[in-house]
Amino acid sequence: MKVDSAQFVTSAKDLASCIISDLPEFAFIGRSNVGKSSLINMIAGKKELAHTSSKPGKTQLINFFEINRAWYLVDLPGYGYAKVSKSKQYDFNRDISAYLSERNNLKHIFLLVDSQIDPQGGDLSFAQWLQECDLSYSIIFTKIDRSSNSNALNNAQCFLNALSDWDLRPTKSFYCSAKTSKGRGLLLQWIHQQIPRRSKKNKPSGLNLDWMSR
Ligand SMILES: Nc1nc2c(ncn2[C@@H]2O[C@H](COP(=O)(O)OP(=O)(O)OP(=O)(O)O)[C@@H](O)[C@H]2O)c(=O)[nH]1
Ligand SMILES: [Mg+2]
Repeated sequence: MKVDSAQFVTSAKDLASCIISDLPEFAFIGRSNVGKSSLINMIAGKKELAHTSSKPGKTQLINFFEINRAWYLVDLPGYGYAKVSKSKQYDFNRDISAYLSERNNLKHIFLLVDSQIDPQGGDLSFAQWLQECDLSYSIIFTKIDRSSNSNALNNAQCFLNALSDWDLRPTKSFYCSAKTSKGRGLLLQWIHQQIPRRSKKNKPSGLNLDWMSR
């Protein structure tokens, strides 16, 4: 799939303030700093579409980016940032879990996992919660440019093994780098397959003016 247009549409604090739309949405969740916003820019092919930062906690709202006027990429705040206050953590849990579990047009959730580090309990618990809610999710291993190929693959395999030990079964797993754009083609192709084709049934046919001469 080619990305012909990508634009920021709006931000929302919680589910109730999300845009009203029936276009399919694909949401990106994961620990703060794992690379969610960078990955969205990489997929969209626009470097500064979503705001990124080397400091964790940059994305604070639910951000909607419209792609090809046909579907949305949704950037979410990250979890697990130690400096966040308890009350903010509570708000995050309530607002983001409501968006993920109750948004009608949310097609699929990508849970991002840093390929540079060993499996983290928080990521496994998050996957467990997604599965308990019966939500459709995949894993994206990020920053694969940073470690040697074998190290990234090792960490990814450890994480996949841990998922399977916990009896968790994501739909797919992807390996990506926002820096080199590695993995972009496969990810876009897979997303494309999940988007329902627009029906041509209602396409207006040529205007028939025969009745005028009757
Ligand atoms: N080398 C490399 N750096 C990356 C990659 N993806 C993200 N980064 C860097 O990691 C840092 C965090 O990236 P963000 O995209 O802001 O991470 P985030 O998950 O959106 O973070 P929050 O919004 O704080 O939750 C930035 O310094 C990025 O430049 C990648 O694939 N490769
Ligand atoms: Mg972000």
